[in-house]
Amino acid sequence: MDLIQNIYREVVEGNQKAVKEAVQAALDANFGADVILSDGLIAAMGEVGSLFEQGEYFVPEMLVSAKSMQEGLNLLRPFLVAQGIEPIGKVVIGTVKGDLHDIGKNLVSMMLEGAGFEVVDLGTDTSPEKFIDAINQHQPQLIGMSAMLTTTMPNMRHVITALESAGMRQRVKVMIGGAPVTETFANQIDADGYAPDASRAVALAKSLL
Ligand code: B1M
Repeated sequence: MDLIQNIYREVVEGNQKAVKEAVQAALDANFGADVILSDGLIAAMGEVGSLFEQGEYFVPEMLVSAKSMQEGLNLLRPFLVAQGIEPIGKVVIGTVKGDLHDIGKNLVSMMLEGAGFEVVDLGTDTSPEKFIDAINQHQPQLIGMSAMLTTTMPNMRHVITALESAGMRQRVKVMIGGAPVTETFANQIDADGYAPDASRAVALAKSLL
């Protein structure tokens, strides 16, 4: 378990190179990618959030921790994403307008790819217009929206309104997630589903198809 604690500590401290080495060491010691992810990388970002809330960390510290986590995630990618399978559906995904958080959204994308979905990732700060253009271009069965700020959550509703105005609401199912998002909120904005984490996002996406 020391190897996982190393990963946790290096992410909290924002040591990118050390995180890469620690994740590789855990993989070499046959720890599962799921354990490295949940007990190492994700748990560490929770700690970073707490330190930010307590005023011990500021945005630059959060940023270097996020970059470190991303380095670790890159190493786990091949274990989370299966190769060479026929897509079971197409998802257009993005973090909503005004929101720059992308780690959770990237993780959901990776897990969806791993489950056989083709994923079109629009990145962060995605406007309703960009979602509409991407739906027209890629014809997905599903769209996924991520929001990490209470101030950007309402932008999910704006995307759904834009879909309705464009007469496209019946063409796609809408799934949402992100730390402040809840099932109740999903119902309030007429989304088709909410998932609290990446693995349940995969189950939800399959059930919505
Ligand atoms: Co920000 N930030 N941040 N931040 N940041 C939070 C979210 C915050 C909770 C920290 C805190 O106060 N404790 C707080 C939000 C408070 C609120 O709104 N109530 C906050 C704040 C305030 C801010 C700024 C406003 C700070 C400032 O500038 N003063 C600013 C906003 C910038 C902006 O977006 N416009 C800001 C900036 C940043 C950084 C850029 C420095 C960096 C992001 C870097 C990046 O993403 N590339 C950052 C980080 C790293 C965090 C914390 C520490 C970690 C987020 C994270 O990556 N978690 C975060 C604190 C926390 O969450 N505890 C915090 C790990 C990730 C795997 O989890 O994203 O929750 P998560 O994803 C999960 C689930 O939510 C779910 O599955 C994922 C995997 O299991 N999920 C989905 C996510 N999307 C989904 C979509 C789905 C389904 C499930 O379907 C489509």
